[in-house]
Amino acid sequence: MDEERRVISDDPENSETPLDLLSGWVTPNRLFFVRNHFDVPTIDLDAWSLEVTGCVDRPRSWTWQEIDQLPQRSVFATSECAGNGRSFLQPTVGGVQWGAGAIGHAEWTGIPVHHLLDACQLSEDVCEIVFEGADQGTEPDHPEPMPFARSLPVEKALDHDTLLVTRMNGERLELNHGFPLRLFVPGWYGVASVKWLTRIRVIDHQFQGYFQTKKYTVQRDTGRGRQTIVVGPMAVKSEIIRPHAGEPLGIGTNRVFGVAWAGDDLVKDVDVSTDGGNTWQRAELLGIRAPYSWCLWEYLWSVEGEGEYELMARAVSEGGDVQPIGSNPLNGGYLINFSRPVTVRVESTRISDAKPADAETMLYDMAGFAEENVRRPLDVDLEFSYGGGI
Ligand SMILES: Nc1nc2c(c(=O)[nH]1)N[C@H]1C(S)=C(S)[C@@H](COP(=O)(O)O)O[C@H]1N2
Ligand SMILES: [Mo]
Repeated sequence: MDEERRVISDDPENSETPLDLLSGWVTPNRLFFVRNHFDVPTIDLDAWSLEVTGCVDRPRSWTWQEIDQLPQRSVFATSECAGNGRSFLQPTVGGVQWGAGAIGHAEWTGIPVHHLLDACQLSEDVCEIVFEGADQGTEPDHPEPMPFARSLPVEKALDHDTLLVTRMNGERLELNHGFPLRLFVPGWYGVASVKWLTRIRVIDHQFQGYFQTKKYTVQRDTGRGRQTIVVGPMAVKSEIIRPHAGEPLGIGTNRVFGVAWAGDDLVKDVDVSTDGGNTWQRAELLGIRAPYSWCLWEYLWSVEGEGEYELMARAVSEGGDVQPIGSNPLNGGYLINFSRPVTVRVESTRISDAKPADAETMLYDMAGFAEENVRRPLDVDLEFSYGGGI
């Protein structure tokens, strides 16, 4: 089995999580998707610093030693690239042609951003907080070099769960995932979580950076006409992990297994269709259901007749958001959360006899993950969030 990320484009690396190899709740770091716009920066920890500037009473900077000594906490959360699934769009849209795997779920450990911002004392007129990475580059429509930068509204930046992350699944961040320090914004598309963070700028206006005006935006019709909206919170979505497209199945009971997520909301239900969306049956949610995190689900499908079948899954959030059936052209190449049919073949020469909730295997997977974490003890002062601590 080739347990590796699936490279979509090289130099810089853009690679997917191999979803079909997953069976547990947490995505191992070595399999966790990578989205890089520019070359990975060179990091010298001795020369490294994080500075907070702009509309603050006490601007200051921190060395790596100072940052690494601050109290940290942990949040489990799913991170999905806003362009995940782009290759499934018809007609095609330019950009990295992601399949379904620009997503993963991990335990993120770090310092709440508000600890640093509190120390610097925000001025009264603050509007947004800009986060800047150490990576730089150009885009075809932006020939001058620019750092990768994104802003957050003040409330989201100050949220207890918005972290300056030093560890992912208990391990030091990989260089590809933003070593030594990255922002992590639970419940939001991955683009918000700036890697290789070295500068935080507090501003009194709305940030007009490239990655939230020229890219990572969607259109919305409002009372004031069509507006451009910055991509932020993740939309409700589900993904069928097994069976995969084209997989031969048997007469009898087949296991349909997948994941579903709903940003910072909980997944309420997942429904599965085996007839291309004409009829729907309720799937079973498995294991942990927590805000920010994907949940696992399965549906045991009894089938008597051979032939081709179109499987679909559709998630609903506690707040009542329903995963759409068709793509939304106003979303361009982002927020691709429509239910996508997976065509499978049931063969009369095969017999299937799947059993419900592989709970033991799942628990075994989680025990394995916990054990790996124990082998690499956390040397930080941890405080678990609601839904965490598993
Ligand atoms: N500095 C920097 N931060 C970045 C990016 C980047 O190219 N440079 N890509 C963003 C995007 S679009 C995504 S989806 C996530 C991907 O994080 P990962 O590579 O750790 O999975 O990082 C975000 N943060
Ligand atoms: Mo992304």
